[in-house]
Amino acid sequence: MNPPTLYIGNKNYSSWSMRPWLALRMAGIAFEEVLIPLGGEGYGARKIAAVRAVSPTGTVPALALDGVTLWDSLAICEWAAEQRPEAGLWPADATARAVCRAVVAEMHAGFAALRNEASMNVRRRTGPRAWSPACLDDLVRLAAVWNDTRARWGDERPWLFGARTLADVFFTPVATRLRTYGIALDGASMRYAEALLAQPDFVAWERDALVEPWSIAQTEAL
Ligand SMILES: N[C@@H](CCC(=O)N[C@@H](CS)C(=O)NCC(=O)O)C(=O)O
Repeated sequence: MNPPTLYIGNKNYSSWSMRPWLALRMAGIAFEEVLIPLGGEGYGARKIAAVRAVSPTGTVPALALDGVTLWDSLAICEWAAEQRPEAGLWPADATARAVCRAVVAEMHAGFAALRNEASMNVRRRTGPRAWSPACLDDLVRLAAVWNDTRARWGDERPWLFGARTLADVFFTPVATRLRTYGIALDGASMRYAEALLAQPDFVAWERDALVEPWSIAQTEAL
């Protein structure tokens, strides 16, 4: 089998792309990486040409396997977990694994206000805003998920379920949003966010994000 190709968006802006990129590295699966710049002038036409050519939904990430494309971040992460069960992308304990799946599903489908109002922008540092009540609710829920899982399954390591899992991968983009907008949560949550941002695979992603030439004006203006 040829190594799969992971199509991603700008590393500075594409939170959905970051997750399978981290998961594939965590699984130790070799992959080719193709970055399609999102946004900017003339993007509408390019999207159709470049993103639609590799992804049926016109969104990234997409993973091209031999003759099959996976067009969703969670599906790609599940594929990686199944390819390399020994990498422990999900917790070994069945109950912890079920809760971890619920946590990942919640991040994949939820936190809409936080995602909309605090757009991911890895290299940016700015101040907090007048967050909407829905966004403040999301932040309260975020800290609760982090603290509750760590209280039940955590250990001396910084992660939510002891060993690092897909839950930690899924929350890494959120940690960048806290940093970008100067959002403070309780001390334990902030230490967890710092651990996510110090994880070497994220640091490698960030290094690339910092030197990307693209700037999406509408995101930068938020
Ligand atoms: N549910 C999808 C969401 C993917 C998604 O929305 N990707 C964004 C980039 S982060 C995208 O491709 N947007 C296309 C656009 O903005 O034109 C997944 O989990 O992979």
